[in-house]
Amino acid sequence: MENKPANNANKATGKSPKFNISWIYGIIILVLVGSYFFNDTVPTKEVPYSTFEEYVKQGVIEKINVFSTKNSIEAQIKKDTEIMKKVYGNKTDIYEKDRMISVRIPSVEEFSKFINKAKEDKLYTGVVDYKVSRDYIEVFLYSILPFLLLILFFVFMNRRMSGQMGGGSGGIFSVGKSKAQLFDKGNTENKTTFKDVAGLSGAKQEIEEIVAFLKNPSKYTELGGKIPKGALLVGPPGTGKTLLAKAVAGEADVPFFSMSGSDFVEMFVGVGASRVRDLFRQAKEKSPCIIFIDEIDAIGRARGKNPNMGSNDERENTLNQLLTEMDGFGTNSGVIILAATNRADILDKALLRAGRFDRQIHVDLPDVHERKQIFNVHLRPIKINETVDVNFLAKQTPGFSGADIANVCNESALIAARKNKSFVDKQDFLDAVDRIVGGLEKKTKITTVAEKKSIAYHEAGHATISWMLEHANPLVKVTIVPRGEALGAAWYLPEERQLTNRDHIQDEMCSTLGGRAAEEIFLNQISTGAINDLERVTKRAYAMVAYFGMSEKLPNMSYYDSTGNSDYGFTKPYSEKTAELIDEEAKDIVAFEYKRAKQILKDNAEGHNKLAEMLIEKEVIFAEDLEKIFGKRQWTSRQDELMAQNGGNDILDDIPEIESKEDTKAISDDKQKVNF
Ligand code: NHX
Ligand code: ZN
Repeated sequence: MENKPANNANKATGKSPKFNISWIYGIIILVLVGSYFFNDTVPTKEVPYSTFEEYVKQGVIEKINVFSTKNSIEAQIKKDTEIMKKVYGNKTDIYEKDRMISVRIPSVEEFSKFINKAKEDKLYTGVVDYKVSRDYIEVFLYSILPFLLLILFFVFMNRRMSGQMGGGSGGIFSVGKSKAQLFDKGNTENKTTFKDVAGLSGAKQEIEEIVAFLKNPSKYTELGGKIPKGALLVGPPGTGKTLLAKAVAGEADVPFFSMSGSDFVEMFVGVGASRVRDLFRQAKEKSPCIIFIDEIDAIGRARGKNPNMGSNDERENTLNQLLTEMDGFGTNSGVIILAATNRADILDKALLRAGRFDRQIHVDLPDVHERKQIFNVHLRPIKINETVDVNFLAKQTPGFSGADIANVCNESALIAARKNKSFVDKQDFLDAVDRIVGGLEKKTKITTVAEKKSIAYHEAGHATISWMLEHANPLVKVTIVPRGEALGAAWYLPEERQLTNRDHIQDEMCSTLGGRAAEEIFLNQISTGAINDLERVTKRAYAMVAYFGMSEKLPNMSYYDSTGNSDYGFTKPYSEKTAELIDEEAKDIVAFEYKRAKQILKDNAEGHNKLAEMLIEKEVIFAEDLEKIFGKRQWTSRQDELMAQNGGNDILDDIPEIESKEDTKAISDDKQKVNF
């Protein structure tokens, strides 16, 4: 499960612009602003019109520039010390160089009349220059600049938005364009192939078939078969759905469009549908090709039944467009759509029917064999010594996804580096697993002696009961070292069962309640700390009654809705009376288990207390220590049983090649790894 960044990814829509138009705007603005400042450095003296008329009559003026748009003129005084003194007074030295005055005129016509008369009368002999508008700056300021600023603002916004969306093209001028990334064939380096995908053998086989379709369609079409339209990858987070899709891209040798379901969503109405159209238009141009939509539940959620309530028009339009593109009147031969989700049950049924996502490929959490393979992939870059055993690691990590395993390997290397080791050893891996399951160790948390005792008795309660019950998970260790949110924990290695029996649930509930029970019996005081235990027990009890049909008063009834499209809306699919019955039954189950837990603790009070004292002293104790107190556990673990079946061989010794995996759709509750 490697996540190789694809270098050959380039935006499908347009090449990134090498020359940016906003440069032009910037340069224009700079030039104009600059010229404005440079032009304005000529010092002029403002003079009233009447004074100006006087000056003309006195023959002081040499040259006149008329600015008709501004209703003003500029006039130059004759170069004569006397005159200048008269006009500028004691500020002559400032104006001496240009000898300008500026005058507001009543109107251009009036001024013309006056100056023509002055010319006739030979009072004025200089030039009169009518400038249409020397003051283009002013024109610019009032008429063009606002537009320019607006454009600049848009350009700026555009760039910022496209920056947020991952650079390159985009922005508000291309909202309707699809944002799919295109991985084209050709670029061979940094490719993910099926070899990089460890485990997932069943899913891999199915998806390899799709690649085969694309590589050699005639093989299938000659027999009259149709190429599938799409496949849905379903599985919990971190199991490698995206990796599988990347491997398809690497293997198929056809263009591969990749995008996330949320990429369709934008704040503008109608954008989603338009993006879907655009995506398919591009894909058809490049056909045969593959479209991959990650997290498709963002758009594919079931459409609301009630148009007034809880419906999301924009999302539904997007979905409708996707539905028609996938199997409408238009042909899109050669375009295969892959999509990934971890919630296939909430998807719209129309999306799952034949002709659209007609195959569902289930990507489950890896089993022990697959974990071994995944570990082998991720251990490649890590320097390990001989204490590290892949089989052991695979067994120690039930319920882990591929991403979790990658995390364990990385974390172990960091832990070893922190300890200045030159190799990563077994203990580092165990610490990494603990770290990932339980959170950071908090050795510095301050606890009083009384608190410590309370924690130890609580944890010892869990440990004692799980040791005494046949179907409880086998214990690994008990600690009172705070970690994450918890002050202490009993760690189990959950059995990877295919089926969970009532006994299993009951025994697990009983041992989970053991903490609270021990507090009550041995300390005569119950604490809030059991909140997490109680939460899980309560949920389990309700699941037993309402989902698994395991209670006496509501036998064989399940109100679980796997179709997800119930018409009940927010109401429950059962009557108030049944609701009361469920509550009652759940309460009874918990009460029964709690009583059982207390009884077991009373029967084993001596051992429990010894265990608790030992915990206070040592802080961490392992299964071997429990063996010393209680004697060997009577029951073999599932692991041992499988080993016995296998003729004394470890199940991991020879890995059977898994042909195909059934789509098990078990309602697995939260895979419990630690009993906090
Ligand atoms: C508190 N924590 O909140 C303190 C710091 C009964 C000895 N005041 O049952 O640590 O009380 O068997 C996930 C996992 C809350 C979420 C554990 C949220 C624990 C854990 C409360 C031991 N071990 N309780 C346990 C515990 C607490 C808590 C959690 C969570 C205690 C108990 C937490
Ligand atoms: Zn507990």
